Formats: sequence, structure tokens, C-alpha cells
Amino acid sequence: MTLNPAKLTGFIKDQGWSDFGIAPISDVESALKKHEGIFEKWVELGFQAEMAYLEAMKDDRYHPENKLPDVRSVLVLQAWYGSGGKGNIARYARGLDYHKILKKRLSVLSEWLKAQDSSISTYISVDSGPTVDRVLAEVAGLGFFGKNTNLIDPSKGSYFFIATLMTNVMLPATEKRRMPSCGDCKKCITACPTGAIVGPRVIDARRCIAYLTIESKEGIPEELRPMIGDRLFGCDICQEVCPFNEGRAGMQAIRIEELKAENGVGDNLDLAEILAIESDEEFLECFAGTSLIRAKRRGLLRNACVVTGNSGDRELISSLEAVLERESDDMLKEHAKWAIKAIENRATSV
Ligand code: B12
Ligand code: SF4
Ligand code: SF4
Repeated sequence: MTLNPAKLTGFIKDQGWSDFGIAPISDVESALKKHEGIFEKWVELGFQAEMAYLEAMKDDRYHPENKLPDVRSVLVLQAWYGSGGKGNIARYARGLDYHKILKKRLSVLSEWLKAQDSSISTYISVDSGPTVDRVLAEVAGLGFFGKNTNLIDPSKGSYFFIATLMTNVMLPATEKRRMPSCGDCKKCITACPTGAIVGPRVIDARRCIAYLTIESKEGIPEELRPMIGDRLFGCDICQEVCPFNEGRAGMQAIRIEELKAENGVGDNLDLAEILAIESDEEFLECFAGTSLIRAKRRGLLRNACVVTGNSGDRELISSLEAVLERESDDMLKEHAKWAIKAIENRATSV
């Protein structure tokens, strides 16, 4: 193999990744074996909610050789996204859709590798592909599992994406750092408003605001709505309270321009404007190319009803009434009605 490791490091840095790690497939396989059991237990308990795709991809996720039969090394890349402060949009979704942005960079990296040596083959994946990203990143030395289940880089925190490139050549494994652990801390468990962290490193997605506002296609269970607060899309609470992030969120530079909030939807969206989006075309005009597309117009309007209800802002009642009048979807109507009532109840109880 004619690949020069310094050239590989240089290429990765020039692409804007924040860090990377490389692990031999033997280490990856033994970790995946342990985590396959953890995943099976998680599914058994119903914690995956309606994300049936995770189970459907199980064999490929836990057996990388299914995708690349002669896989020998796994290169895991870290892309920082979290330099902003609070807002009603989760930090990961403020810039442009990371799937497209990072996948494109992985493809270029893959082509570059193949150009160094014609015998190289690769398999690339970011989030939606059949890989268990946090486990791969942990094995490659990029961090440790926090009790909030996020992978935490001890020197920077957890606001980063994970992307993977598997290859059939033996890349030089990166040195392992000594990792700390959460110790006695349980700030994230206490701070989670819905009690979704049911134990250290176990999330019940059915209660997680990230799931309810992004992945779920259903209505949001009524008892959980008040706990969603102002979280319109995704949730960062269990990361905001984490000592490994506190005070550090602004210190890391986002090195990939497209991931910056100013090039995407920004930190905070206006509720009246969201509630007024009447058609899928209008929705696409506003949000094409961003992560918000995942919720579709219906999901985002559902979330906006809940957040508006929680705001107690009487001036927004007319926007909710417009939803009630305009929409034919029962789920949206019910959420708008709930929100109007929540605001009115709040006004009478003050
Ligand atoms: C499904 C999914 C979700 C679901 C379920 C979350 C979850 N925790 O699983 C929902 C929609 C809720 C979600 C939310 C978020 N997600 Co998400 N999600 C995924 C996805 C697609 C799969 C995760 C998975 O396999 N879950 C299965 C369960 C079993 O794993 P787990 O909960 O992570 O638990 C691990 C630890 O507990 C660990 N563990 C270690 N030691 C031990 C010991 C014991 C005893 C136990 C029990 C467990 C344990 O084992 C488990 C993994 O096997 C990955 C991408 C991918 N392809 O892998 C992104 C991913 C994990 N998500 C990501 C992000 C950014 C988020 C959000 C921050 C987005 C947001 N702001 O709204 C939140 C964070 C919520 C949270 N606290 O986890 C990033 C995480 C980056 C990082 N630094 O960790 C990923 C890696 C996407 C990416 N490629 O960048 N997500
Ligand atoms: S993302 Fe929010 S709701 Fe989900 S576990 Fe973390 S704090 Fe709880
Ligand atoms: S808040 Fe505390 S317990 Fe939770 S992940 Fe961070 S260090 Fe671990």
C-alpha cells in the first residue's frame, strides 16, 4: 500500500473535519458484538419507539463486512457543529443538512484514497446509513459514552457529528487517549424534562423530545407537551447541562462553512411565521437543504402548536386559530386546539 499517512492527515484537515480516528476491524468487531446485545435489549423494552428502520438495518449495522466484505480499517471523522447559544432549534440543525454536506466530503475523501492506490475500496456512511456511529467513534478513540448516551470528547464536549469511512486496506491505527468517565455526575438525568434518560446510558426514545419533534409522525402525547417548553425542533438540554460542554460550546470553531447557523435556519425561528406555512411548496421554499425537512410541514406545524401553547403568548392565539380553520388534518387541528386552551388556561390562572 502506497498511502502516505501524513498526506491522509493533511487531506482530512483541509476538508474541514475537526478530528479523526482509525481503528482496525478486529477492535470494531468486538465492540459491535457487545453493543448488538445492548441494542437488542433496548428494542425489547420498546425504547426505539417507531424507528423500525433501526431493527431492519440491524444485521448490516452490527456486521460491517456485510457492506464491505474485505474491510480491514474503519476511519471515523468528527465534524464540530455546536458553537451557538440557546435557541428553539437544536444546535445540530441550525446550519445546512449535515447528511448531504458530510457525505459529499466523504465521497471526495474516498475518491482521493482510491487515487492513491487502485486496490483500495471503501464504504461511507453518515447517520442514516447502516452504521452504529457512536460505537465506531468510541472505538476509534474520539470520545466516551456519557450517561446521556452522547459520545463526549473529553477536551471539547459532545456537539459534533460522526461520519465513517470503511476500507479494505490497513490504515495506521491512531493512538488511544485515556478517557475519563461521568463519575458521580447525573446532571443530564436530572435535567431531562421528560425523564427520557431512564438510566445511565439508556434513552427511552418514546419520551425524548428529539424523537417527538423530529422522528415521530404521530401526535405528541398530551402529558409530554408542557415539558417540551420552547423546543421547536430537537433538544440539547442533556448536553447543555453537561460539565464537558458547559462554557466550551463557543470555544470550538465550526470548520465547515455550511454547518454554521448563519448559512442555514439560524438559532431561533418565529412561531407565527411557522404556523402560517400553508403548503408543502412554501415549506420547501423555506427549508429545502436543511435538517428541518425531516419533520415535514406537518411535523413542524405540530411542534409549533405545542411550543406556542407553552409560550402562553396571547398574541399568537390568532395564528393558532388560523391553523384550526385552514388545516384538514385531525392531528394538527387537535394540537392547535390544545395550544389555544393552554394559553387561555394560563391567562386565567395568573
Ligand atoms: C436513533 C438515533 C436517535 C434517536 C434515539 C437516540 C439514542 N440515544 O439512541 C433520537 C431521535 C432520540 C436521537 C436523538 C439525538 N441524536 Co441521534 N441518532 C440516532 C442514530 C440514527 C442511531 C443511534 C442508535 O444506534 N441507538 C441505539 C441505542 C441502543 O444506542 P444509544 O442510545 O446511543 O446507547 C448507547 C450507549 O448507551 C452505549 N453504552 C455504552 N456503554 C454502555 C453500558 C451499558 C450498561 C448500556 C446499557 C449502554 C452502554 O451503548 C449504546 C450503543 O450501543 C445515530 C446515528 C447512527 N447511525 O448511529 C444518531 C446519533 C447518535 N444522533 C446524534 C445526535 C446529534 C442526536 C441529538 C443530539 C440531536 C438533537 N439535538 O436533537 C439527540 C440526542 C439525544 C440523546 N441524548 O441521545 C449523533 C450523536 C453525536 C454524538 N456526539 O454523540 C449521531 C451519532 C448522528 C451522527 N452521525 O452524528 N437520535
Ligand atoms: S435530548 Fe432532551 S428529551 Fe432527549 S434525553 Fe436529552 S434532555 Fe431528554
Ligand atoms: S451531564 Fe454528567 S452524567 Fe450526564 S453525560 Fe455529562 S458528565 Fe455524564
